[in-house]
Amino acid sequence: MIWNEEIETMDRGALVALQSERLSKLAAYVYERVPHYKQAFDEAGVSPAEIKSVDDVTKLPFTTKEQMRDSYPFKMFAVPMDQVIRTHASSGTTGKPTVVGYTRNDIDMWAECVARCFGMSGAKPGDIFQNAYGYGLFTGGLGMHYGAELMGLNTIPVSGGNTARQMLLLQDFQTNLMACTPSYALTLADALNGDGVDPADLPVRSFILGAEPWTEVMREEIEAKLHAHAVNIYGLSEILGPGVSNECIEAKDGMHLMEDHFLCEIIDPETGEPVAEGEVGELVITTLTKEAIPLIRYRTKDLCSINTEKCVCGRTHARMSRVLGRADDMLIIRGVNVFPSQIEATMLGMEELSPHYKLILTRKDRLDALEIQPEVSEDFFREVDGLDGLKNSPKAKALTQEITKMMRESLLVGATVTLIPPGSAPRSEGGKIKRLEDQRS
Ligand code: DLL
Repeated sequence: MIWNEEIETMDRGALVALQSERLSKLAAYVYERVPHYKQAFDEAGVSPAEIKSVDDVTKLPFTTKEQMRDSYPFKMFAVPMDQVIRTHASSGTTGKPTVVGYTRNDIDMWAECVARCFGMSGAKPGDIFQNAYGYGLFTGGLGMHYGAELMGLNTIPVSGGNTARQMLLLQDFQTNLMACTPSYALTLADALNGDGVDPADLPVRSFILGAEPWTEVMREEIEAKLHAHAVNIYGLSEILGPGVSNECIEAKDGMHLMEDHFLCEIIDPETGEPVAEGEVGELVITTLTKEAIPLIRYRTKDLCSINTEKCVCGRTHARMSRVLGRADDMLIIRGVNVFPSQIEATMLGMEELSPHYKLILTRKDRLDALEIQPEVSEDFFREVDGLDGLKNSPKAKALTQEITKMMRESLLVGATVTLIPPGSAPRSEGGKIKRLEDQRS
């Protein structure tokens, strides 16, 4: 179903006019209320009065995560604290977390965006929704929750992890929709299989998967193993949390951006200049309607492309491609830029391998070196007679050589490949998966 027909199928001309009107108001709003923006606009030599249409957005300065961190905890807030009814924060693995507050209108807008995502994912009021994103400072759990309740889904707030309980609820509550990370969907598929449960017997229609990068091949694998649609949902805490964009099940070809609330640009991450439509670059988002922490041209560091063609589902809002990598995730191996997603795309779907792997980054003689550790399938492990065979058999050696060659061709750089036994690569225990081990320091 299309949750908000009027907005989601709006003529693009009218949509752009709405964005222009909102952008113009926003420029004045942040200039008056947030000292950071007053200073940044003044330094860029731009006055809010000059911002009349979306074409003027490039006159505005970018906002970065570092600037948000410098404003810790509340300096970027544009409203008095008594109007803030919720505060989330990013995990802050390095330094202080990034804090994001929401007014009541912000929470309502977020729920509206997520309800649209549910519509795109094939949900309908009355469905049973198992929410396996973490509840807490992380935006995944509560973000999905409010959107689900708005649509009228029976929402099960199970939160992340605890696979035995997830399986029990899937079976006993007859869940229709489930949300979790894509890596956790694979963990769940393996656990169901291990327990002798056939997912084809479960009434789950869609898995709504996001919060981390994944690939088309991984979708095929998840859909085949779980007998349901696997749709992509995107978002980030600085902007909203889940619900910035979502795929429709009709096309599964890019995620519809909620363009009435977010003005999206793709720029060259090096120069900051816009790239042509369809080209890959860094996604930059301006929040058009947020009250507590509106952001002007926020640099997401997520690399993707945008397509404004009308979709077969009838929605007119532009679609962003999968996130192909993050500007800061990029590994530089002997001067060559390598994204973990490229490595994954190269290996996934090989029948000798499981979908799990580990990457190890080391430094030898002041040069960064990459070791790729693909996990072999149970069948392959049996065929080579276990651990010894994985190291020494001609079959394993041939596979190692084949993967090394494929990597060299696709990454344009040499990497060491070491096959590892089934079950030894990291698995998602509910949250985002960490596959890279950086041993350089
Ligand atoms: O991960 C919000 C979210 C929760 C999105 C649940 C979807 C579902 P953060 O923890 O701030 O917020 O992480 C945001 O995760 O900049 C991307 O790099 C990555 N990311 C999120 N969704 C996707 C996706 C949440 N579908 C960061 N594909 C973003 C690839 C994604 N990467």
